[in-house]
Amino acid sequence: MEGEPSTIHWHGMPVPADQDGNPMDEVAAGADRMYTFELPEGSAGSYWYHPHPHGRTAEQVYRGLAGAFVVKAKVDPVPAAYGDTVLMFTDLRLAADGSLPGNTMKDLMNGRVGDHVLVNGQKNPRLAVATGEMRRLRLYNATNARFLRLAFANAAMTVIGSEGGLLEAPLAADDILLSPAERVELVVSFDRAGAATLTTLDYDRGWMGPGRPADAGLTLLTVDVSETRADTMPPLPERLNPIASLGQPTVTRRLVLTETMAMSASGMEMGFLINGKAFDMGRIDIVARAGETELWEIVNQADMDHPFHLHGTQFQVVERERDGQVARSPYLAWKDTINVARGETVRLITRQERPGARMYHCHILEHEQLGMMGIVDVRA
Ligand SMILES: [Cu+2]
Repeated sequence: MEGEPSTIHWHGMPVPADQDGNPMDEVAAGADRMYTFELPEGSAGSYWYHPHPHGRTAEQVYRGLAGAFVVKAKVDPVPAAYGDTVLMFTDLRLAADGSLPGNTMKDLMNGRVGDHVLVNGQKNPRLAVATGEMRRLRLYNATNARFLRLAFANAAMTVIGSEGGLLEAPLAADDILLSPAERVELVVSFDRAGAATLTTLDYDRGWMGPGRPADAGLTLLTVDVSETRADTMPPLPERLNPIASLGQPTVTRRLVLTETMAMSASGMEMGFLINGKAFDMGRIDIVARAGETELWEIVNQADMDHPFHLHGTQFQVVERERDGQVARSPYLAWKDTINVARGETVRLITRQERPGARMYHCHILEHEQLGMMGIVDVRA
């Protein structure tokens, strides 16, 4: 990446638009810039940062330019005895000589999926706990394109938070689908001595062509639960954090995701579009007003799932629709990325508080690169 421009995008954080690493605000190779922002009260959550330069995000991220950014609450309802551990999943592909090969046509179609899923840069790392221990874990999908459907064997998972902070109440879960760029906060109870493993289950996200990766049966993390009993853990409170309603939307927008395929001199070329258009850095796709609540309807008419991400704010998913069947969200959560499965429509409520240009895009980074991105210009 030497000699390349870059930017830093503060994924999920409510920072001013001119500090958010937009592709329009590139930092030239060899130059430097300082990002400054102040986060408003109440923005505790599981964020991350990664580059967002025009046409180069996918490669810069799979080569490792990303990190977790945890914002802690001044008053936290989750007992401190649970600790607070970030588990950041990345996806590594190595050539025989140990180098990182470039993207192939298959990667550009489906997004790059590697050969090794790493946790904080390690393959199947180990964690040691005592029987009866409860741990707070923040799971990050920082891969370019791998969907992770996760389950714990020999331990009980409770979801306590999403990207933008805690839920109103804890929610037991058997498995969790974490699409690229999504995060989830868990409390895991290790009540039986032995090995508790975090493994992947099968999930079909729509794969183009041959070579669909084996998604199931990967062991990502092994927790060694010793025979020693932990000191009695304080219980998880039944109420966590209130989530304010964003109010009634006054504007409705419809964003339709499609894929196109065309033959060119160099072979098959895929295009990934929103409302029939590929991303253009010089074009404003949506003009919105700061402080105004909007309903966004994301319609996936493509053959693959596309995880949809909006910059600058956290949104609330209202409902999902498939084949005319509408399913309301069972609980409120602050989200900045949501998987829109193929054939599905997701409706979400959003409000941008600050003026400036914000990006929205598919977080399969190769799809973002090939056009599935737009600009909403928020005006005061
Ligand atoms: Cu996509």
